[in-house]
Amino acid sequence: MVLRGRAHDLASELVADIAGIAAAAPFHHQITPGGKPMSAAMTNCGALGWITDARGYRYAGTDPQTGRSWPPMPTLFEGLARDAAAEAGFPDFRPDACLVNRYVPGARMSLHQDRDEADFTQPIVSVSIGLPAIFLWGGQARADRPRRVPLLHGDVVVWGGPDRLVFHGVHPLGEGTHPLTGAVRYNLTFRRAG
Ligand code: MD6
Ligand code: FE
Repeated sequence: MVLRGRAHDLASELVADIAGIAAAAPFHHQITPGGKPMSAAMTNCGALGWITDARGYRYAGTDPQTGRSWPPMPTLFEGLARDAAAEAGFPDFRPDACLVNRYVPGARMSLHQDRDEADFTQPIVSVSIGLPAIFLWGGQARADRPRRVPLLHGDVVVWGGPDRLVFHGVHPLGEGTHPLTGAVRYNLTFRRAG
């Protein structure tokens, strides 16, 4: 379910919170198990954070870059994620992890499933801020041809239930500047990881 513009009025506060998170846990281009740096830079907040390295994909309670716990999830983030999930039919969502992705023009994310979480009955809530992206919404098999869904500043997506494991990705970001973020798209994804 796409909740168009649901985070629009919170966006400047969200960006300020992202800056606070990045001051404690800097954005970093993580390395995939295949040995390549990801084109989106990432950080996390909350009890758990999503990481990747030569050993694989997983959640961890500490930031490998700093050796410290991830910064706490801001109240504003958690409230937004819980309210959006409830509106989409998931009243019990209590996220313990928020992955923050930062894209610049040309950055992308190849088709993947989100399957590193403990409980697939829990949904994922995704918040887009800044430059627009074309989200690739695929099917249950990697080979299914994805639909192209524009995700704009302030859009919130909730997905779960039978769609929880669909393949998805982000088309290479186009050039542009956004009044709030400059030449950047942020995406927050909230999960119940543990
Ligand atoms: C992005 N999002 O929008 C990447 N995954 O930048 C994801 O990979 C994603 O938006 C699971 C659920 C929602 C998402
Ligand atoms: Fe994903």
